[in-house]
Amino acid sequence: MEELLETAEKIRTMEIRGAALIARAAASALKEFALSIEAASLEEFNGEVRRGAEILLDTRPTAVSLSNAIRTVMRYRGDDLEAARSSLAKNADSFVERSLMAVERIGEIGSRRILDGDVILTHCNSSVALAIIKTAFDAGKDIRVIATESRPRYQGHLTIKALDGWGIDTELVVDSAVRSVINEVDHVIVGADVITANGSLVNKIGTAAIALAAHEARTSFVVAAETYKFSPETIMGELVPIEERSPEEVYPGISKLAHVRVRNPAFDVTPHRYIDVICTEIGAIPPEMSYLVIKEMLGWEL
Ligand code: RUB
Repeated sequence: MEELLETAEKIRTMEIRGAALIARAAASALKEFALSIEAASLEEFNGEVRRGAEILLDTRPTAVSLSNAIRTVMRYRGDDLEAARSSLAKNADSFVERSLMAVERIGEIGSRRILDGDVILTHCNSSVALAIIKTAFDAGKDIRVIATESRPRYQGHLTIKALDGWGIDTELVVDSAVRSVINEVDHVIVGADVITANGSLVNKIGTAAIALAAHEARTSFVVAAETYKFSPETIMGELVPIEERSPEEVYPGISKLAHVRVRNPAFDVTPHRYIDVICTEIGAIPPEMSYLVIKEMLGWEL
């Protein structure tokens, strides 16, 4: 349990962050926990696993990759405790493996849209959006990237370090400079925390304003999302909970200003009409096809 609590804390404090990594870390933590459970019966084992799953689910509310990962791992079967334990471990391993393969495949599929000489703008730090950029670069395409800082947590700094490490020409801009540079940009490429049933995107705060600027400038807006980032809960119109983080992240010492309240939503919603394409591991799809992904890939339907 100690290790699972440690992983949960790392997800909560964002030492482990980004929807794909959160999902893989949670699946692995639940597996390790299940392997360590000393239970006298299958019922006791099931109860313990459920307790571990709840702790992980409670860490960050927005990214659906977390609940989809836990749900996949929890679909274990077995007539006795050991069979259940090994089925759970197998589910977790196969989720992690499929996740890694999906990111690689999206890199290949998405990079086909990038041409020699293209300028790409990315926001926050998305491992899947970066897979597209790196795959294009590795294929010999001459590209330049503009990365936003992504206040308040500056995930853009992680992005520019990765791009620099790969040797890709990169420019860093403050978030509010997007409108000033958008006319130089060929593709905006961002990751996803959630894709809703109607194809809208929930991603790092600031994404929706970038999508608006791209729409107005007729710049292509590409989302990189594995199928486990699609949200089954939204097929009945359920709203995606948007995480509200600490005011201190935005303005340390804010409590000294008696009349000011900081609002710190971590994510925003980009309507599907501003999205040109969603690159998934099963292909590049229009946002309007999202319900089908939820039905065919995640097994949920109306
Ligand atoms: C990260 C974020 C990323 C998505 C996709 O937010 O919004 O764009 O999670 O990332 P935070 P990936 O830093 O608050 O976790 O493509 O790596 O899954």
